[in-house]
Amino acid sequence: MKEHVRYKVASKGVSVTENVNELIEKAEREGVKTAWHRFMEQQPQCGFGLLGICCRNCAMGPCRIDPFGAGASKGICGADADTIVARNLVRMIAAGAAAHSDHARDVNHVFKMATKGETEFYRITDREKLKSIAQALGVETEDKDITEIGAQVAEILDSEFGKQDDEPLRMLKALAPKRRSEIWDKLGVMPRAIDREICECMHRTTMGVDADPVSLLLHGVRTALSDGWSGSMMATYLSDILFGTPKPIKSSANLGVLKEKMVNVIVHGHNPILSTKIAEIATSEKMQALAKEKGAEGVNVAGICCTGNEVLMRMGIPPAGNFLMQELAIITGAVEAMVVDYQCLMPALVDVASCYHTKIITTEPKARIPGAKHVEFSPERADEIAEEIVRIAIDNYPNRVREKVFIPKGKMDLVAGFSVEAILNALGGSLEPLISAIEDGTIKGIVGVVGCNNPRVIHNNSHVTITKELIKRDILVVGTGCWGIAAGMHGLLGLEATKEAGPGLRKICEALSVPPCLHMGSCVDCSRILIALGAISETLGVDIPDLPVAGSAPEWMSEKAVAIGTYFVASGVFTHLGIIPPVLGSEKVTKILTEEVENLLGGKFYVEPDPIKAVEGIYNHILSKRKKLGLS
Ligand code: SF4
Ligand code: MSK
Repeated sequence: MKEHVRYKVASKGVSVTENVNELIEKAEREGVKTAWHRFMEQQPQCGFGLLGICCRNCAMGPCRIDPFGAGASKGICGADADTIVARNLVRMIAAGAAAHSDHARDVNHVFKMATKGETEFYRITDREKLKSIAQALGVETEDKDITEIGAQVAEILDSEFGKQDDEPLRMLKALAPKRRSEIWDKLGVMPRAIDREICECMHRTTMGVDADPVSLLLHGVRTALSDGWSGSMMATYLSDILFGTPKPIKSSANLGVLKEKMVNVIVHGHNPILSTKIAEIATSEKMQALAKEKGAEGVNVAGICCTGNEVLMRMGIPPAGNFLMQELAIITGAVEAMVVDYQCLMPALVDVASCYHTKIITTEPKARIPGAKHVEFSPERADEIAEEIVRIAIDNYPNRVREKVFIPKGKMDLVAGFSVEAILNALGGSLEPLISAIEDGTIKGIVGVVGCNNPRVIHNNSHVTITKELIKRDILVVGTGCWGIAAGMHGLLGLEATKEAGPGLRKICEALSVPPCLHMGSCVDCSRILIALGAISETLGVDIPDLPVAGSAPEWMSEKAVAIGTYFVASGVFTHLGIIPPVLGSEKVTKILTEEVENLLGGKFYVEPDPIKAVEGIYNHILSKRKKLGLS
């Protein structure tokens, strides 16, 4: 569907990533709109929405609060700005936690099938990881068959979602540092069951229930904790158990990973259950031969967003781009199929694909897009379905319009696959070398940079600027999600990047042969960062808020990022946000999130859109923590 592109953005330099601006120019020439164009069409965006002070939680509304004090100060029911802002934020946390945790539920479903022998397509790959989580959860492992251990673990994990008792979540109890658990317990924010906390968010925020912003926000914390220390954590553990715990692996990133003479299949979304199968089947001899019959040189698989990260981390499948590049991949004219599971999929993919020959293939019953071809995934027939999808892509190759093909050349080499286990391995099996490097100042601290892209800011600029500035200051950067792909496309995940690091960090990275920025995986793998923080704090004998560490989501956009940010803060981490969250309509909520919460939980939000100023804030925080620990 060719459209009239009213606002041209190509000349504005909307990205710092090579290739992006070139493809936007191509889109404008071919009458194709992207998220950047639709962003312009949305201007000016609603001020009430930006401030978080509109409510439509009942049919007496919608209500909105006048931020200047001249008009309504309360909704029809009497809810004020503080209540409305807090309720809206809690609903964002609930949605984010639901997305991560429902993903975990799906992985546990397949894991359970594997332990019962109900699927021949999935098996337990990392037995040691399964045994370690089993032991942590109190499952007897001695003299037991691995599938029996797995079945018991799966039962416990199932109960994490819907158990009705008031006991803490079992994953959290098993894995979170004791000091943290005591604080959560004292505050009354210890999560009991994932679905229960999400359900209670919806209950509390419906018309006429919880009007107290403090009580609402505390429940938001409880829900986010159920995501970080159980839902997301479960997705990470089970994906590692099924597909293998990531180890350092070489690959490359950017649209240049697409191949001109091959059938290009892109996997996009979040869940590795199908994307791993697509990658396996597509590279099989049978499919390569079939592609040759159609005149291609073979089949090439690339990733977008976190499904891309999942197959990058374990299989080295190269990412073609991050969130804002999903439409651009199609605009190359060289993608035969984009196979999506769920989360971060723009419905506009179908509009863009209609201008080219690309097939958008939805696979999940809970994530359908009008106009897309739906091939429903089922783990019982995983290989068959993966083959059906790859065949659709191959059959589509002859439909490619040669004159419309433009694959920008640029791509960068990278090393990904830094699970906590892989980091420990690089360190020789113990955290001690990292701890002593932090203690003697060779490394000043660690920052987890995570999250999405957002057309409010220049694409990838904040990711790249913040990362470069941090490593220059001898701060080790770890991260996940679309940050990982941004860092990869800008050469920051390659060994060459050590040259950009400060002298201390460079020395350590060269000695260990690792880059100064470690890609730890997809969004659910922020749980790996929690595990690493817990291990460092326990080795040092201090609580997480005392560590010289911070988090940053420079270009976030998803509700999942709100859940992640909140569980980072609740876990004691100073957390930078580069996009202003919709809370400024309430001074009280803003103050709680950016100041007062620190007294309760040890972490707080720090909001700074300017990446250079943000680094100053993060760096000063790290120096102040070092000083408190008595480190130079
Ligand atoms: Fe308005 Fe209250 Fe209804 Fe919200 S819940 S729409 S503030 S009346
Ligand atoms: S994919 S949640 S845009 S990181 Fe996980 Fe990227 Fe953010 Fe989606």
